[in-house]
Amino acid sequence: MTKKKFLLIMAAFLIVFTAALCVCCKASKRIPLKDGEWTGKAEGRNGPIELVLSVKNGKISGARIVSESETDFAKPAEETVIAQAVKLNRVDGLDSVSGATITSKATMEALANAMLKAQGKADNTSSAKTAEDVSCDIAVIGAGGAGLSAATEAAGKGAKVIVLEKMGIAGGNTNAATGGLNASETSVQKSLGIADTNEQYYQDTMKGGYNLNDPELVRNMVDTSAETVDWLISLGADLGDVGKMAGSTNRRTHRPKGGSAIGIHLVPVLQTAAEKASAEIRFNSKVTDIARNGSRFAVSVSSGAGDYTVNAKAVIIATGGFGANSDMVVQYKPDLAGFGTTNHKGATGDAFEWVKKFNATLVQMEQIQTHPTVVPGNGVMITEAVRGNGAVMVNREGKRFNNEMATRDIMSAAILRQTGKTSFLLFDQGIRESLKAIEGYARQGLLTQADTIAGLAEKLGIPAAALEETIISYNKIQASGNDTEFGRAGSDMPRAISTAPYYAVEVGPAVHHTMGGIKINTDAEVIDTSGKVISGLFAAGEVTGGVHGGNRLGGNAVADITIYGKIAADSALSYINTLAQE
Ligand code: MEZ
Repeated sequence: MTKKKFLLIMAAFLIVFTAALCVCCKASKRIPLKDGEWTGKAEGRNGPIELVLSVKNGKISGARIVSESETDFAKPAEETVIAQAVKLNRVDGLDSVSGATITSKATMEALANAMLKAQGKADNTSSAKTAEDVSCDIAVIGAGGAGLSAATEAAGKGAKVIVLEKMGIAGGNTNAATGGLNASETSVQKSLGIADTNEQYYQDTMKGGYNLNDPELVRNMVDTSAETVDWLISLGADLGDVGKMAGSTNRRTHRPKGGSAIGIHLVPVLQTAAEKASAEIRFNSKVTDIARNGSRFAVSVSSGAGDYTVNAKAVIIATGGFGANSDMVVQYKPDLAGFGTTNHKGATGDAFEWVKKFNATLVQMEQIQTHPTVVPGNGVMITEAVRGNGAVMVNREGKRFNNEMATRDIMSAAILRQTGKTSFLLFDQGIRESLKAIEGYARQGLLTQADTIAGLAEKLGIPAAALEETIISYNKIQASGNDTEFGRAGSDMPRAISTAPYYAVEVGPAVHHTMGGIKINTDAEVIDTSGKVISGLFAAGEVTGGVHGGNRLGGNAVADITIYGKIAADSALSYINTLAQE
């Protein structure tokens, strides 16, 4: 053997040995699990989910739900999450079931709490281990899409950030966001050959909102949308599929490739980025008040560990809207009495009370959006992208009754005029294959399926001949690109409904987005009733009002929360720099 050959073999041996050593180090770092049965609890969509995790020979051998009040549609998600935990022998990095995200995440959290006990640690019902007062540069209230965007940006630029989240999981309403994120003139659109302009996005948003939107906030959102898409991609987001939503002239709704739901993808990306940047996220930590304390803020927190104060130089309010607070919804819009909601249960509008003492202006609180395609009784929203990818809507007489791509307010009102005040969203296998988000609905058993249109009509209890005629006529309209009946644009009819099996879901309107809220300027600074900036106080996302006017376009919520979350962080950073120079 030559000396050179000998050295090469030794080098290869060293590499393999070091790699093996690293694997062993990693394995030995895993905290051993104690055999036994361990209980874990977390808040689901309708109440607590309690489970028992079984550990045998140091491995997860199973888990069983002992109590919960989730809907029959969401329950299968618990079993899907548990099956992954057993298969992978871990409780982190599991996939949520789309359409049942809150239930999935709560099951993961309950498993994680049980796992802590199996590791000999305390139950992690509160991230704050003690009720000691703490200080930071920026307190972000809310760990939904806006709060996580703000935390990622501010912590990434060196600020000490504490995020206070009253729920046990991150994400808020963003967990349920499905259709995507609107943005124009983006690198992704360019790579897909989609022609779009910021001006057209601006015009569409203003028109969709009946020009009640704050034009400066809209212009600013539109103009920074492309850079925000690049920022999210740089954090690890997949925004490679671009679809079209109601009211958008061009394809500009960015979502993961294959058309998967945006929220369950984006929330872990942002949470990981925020934590990597050293933002501290405290769960089960409910803010009860914000007060001024000299040039600082005192944020009062109630947690499992006790009550304490977070002293912060600046505060970003990112608490979301009030769509789950039916009293407040009805107070501002009485005709929504009795409506269901797509919102997670934490969307109760707590922040509006805190900001009263600062004389913050509240705008357009009565502007509350209903989403037209929500499964009655369980709040599962069927994404508008299903219509964007070609589905039609029919009534109990088996007939189309409106341009399916009309804006949400118009579509909701049209459904309420039909027999039974609900209708059926109908599509075929081709449309199902074009949009991965549909698989989540299938897994939850929401789809009625048949091999023929007549068979589907029979299962739905509607006249078969009428439904057949409707679909034959729609396919002709789709082929011609000219909807002489209801005026659906050619570009809004991308597919015929002609490939078996055929599917339908019964849907009706439910409260979806509270478009009014705290008034901010384009720097996300909170504005008081005399029109002045309240220094040090910022707000972003659904808690704010003005971006969406009288009707929000699908895809503009995720744009709003990420764009203004990031802007709020940059403005808070500039503000705390001015304090440093005092
Ligand atoms: O922005 C939304 O609310 C949206 C896109 C919802 C959906 O239908 O998916």
